[in-house]
Amino acid sequence: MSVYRNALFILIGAALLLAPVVSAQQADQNQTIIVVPGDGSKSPVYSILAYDTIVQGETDYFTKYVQPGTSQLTLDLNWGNAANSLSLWVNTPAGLYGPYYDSSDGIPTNGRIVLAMSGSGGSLPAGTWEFRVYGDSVSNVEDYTFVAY
Ligand SMILES: [Ca+2]
Repeated sequence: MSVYRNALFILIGAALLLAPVVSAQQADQNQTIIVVPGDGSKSPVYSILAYDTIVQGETDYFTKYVQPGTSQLTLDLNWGNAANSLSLWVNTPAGLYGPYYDSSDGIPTNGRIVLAMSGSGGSLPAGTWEFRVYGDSVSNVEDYTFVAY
């Protein structure tokens, strides 16, 4: 195989890799975000975004920059005590999503919300995403972890 032929394959490969990224960026702002229950067994221990506490009526805010071309984001809000009710809002570049409750992930009484978000166009809208944890119905103080990965 000649050097030129190898170079051609590399060029074609690079074009194929770049094309979906560019088109995804153009379509980002108009697309719908698909939200389904996430896989809670996969939560990585190394990327804890937040450990915090919340009381009745309080809202905690977290942000994360979502890189262009990100296909899926898993959100994992875990407070573990189903007697208290926390809810989750997600303010994306494509609009505000929520509220999500304990039951939103298909497991209604485990004190945890695990969701997988993906873009209808193949990738999520890039930019700064804001996550709002709200103390819906909380007696005393509830502690929790929140991860987005
Ligand atoms: Ca749940």
